[in-house]
Amino acid sequence: MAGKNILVIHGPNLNMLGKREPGIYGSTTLDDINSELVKKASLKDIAIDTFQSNHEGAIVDRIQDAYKKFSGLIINPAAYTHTSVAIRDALLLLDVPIIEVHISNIHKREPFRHHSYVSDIATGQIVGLGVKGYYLALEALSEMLK
Ligand code: CA2
Repeated sequence: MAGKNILVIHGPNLNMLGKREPGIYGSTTLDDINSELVKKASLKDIAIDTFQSNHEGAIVDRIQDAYKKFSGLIINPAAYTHTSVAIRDALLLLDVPIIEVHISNIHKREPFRHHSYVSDIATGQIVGLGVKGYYLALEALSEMLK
């Protein structure tokens, strides 16, 4: 691992951002978020890799593959936040800072969204600030990695 690099993982259905339910998730697309992250990170000499999957096992594989290859992780596990012990266990293998991001405020929504399998093992959690949460997560990681 030469310079600093951050992996950004987006969970299921986030590929639909900006295309449906703009009332909850806004009109920004996932490509917009990823490009903005790359742009903002490059100003800080940080490289960004992005990954989105609708499949739990694929996300577990990507996390396992990230071991020792990244300086930090930003993850929005989407619906798997509330269900996936497998993603939690994979994240426990990493020894780098992890920021959990949710576009909506999961605590203001249905009770089944209030629990996260990730929050108690993440370094920090950002919820309810829209897509800006991803950029704030980058800011936070960049400070931590200095
Ligand atoms: O607020 C978030 O970021 C969530 O992680 C989004 C997940 C939801 O299951 C979590 O409880 C909170 C859902 C992502 C679905 O994204 C869509 C985007 C556009 C249209 C439809 C779904």
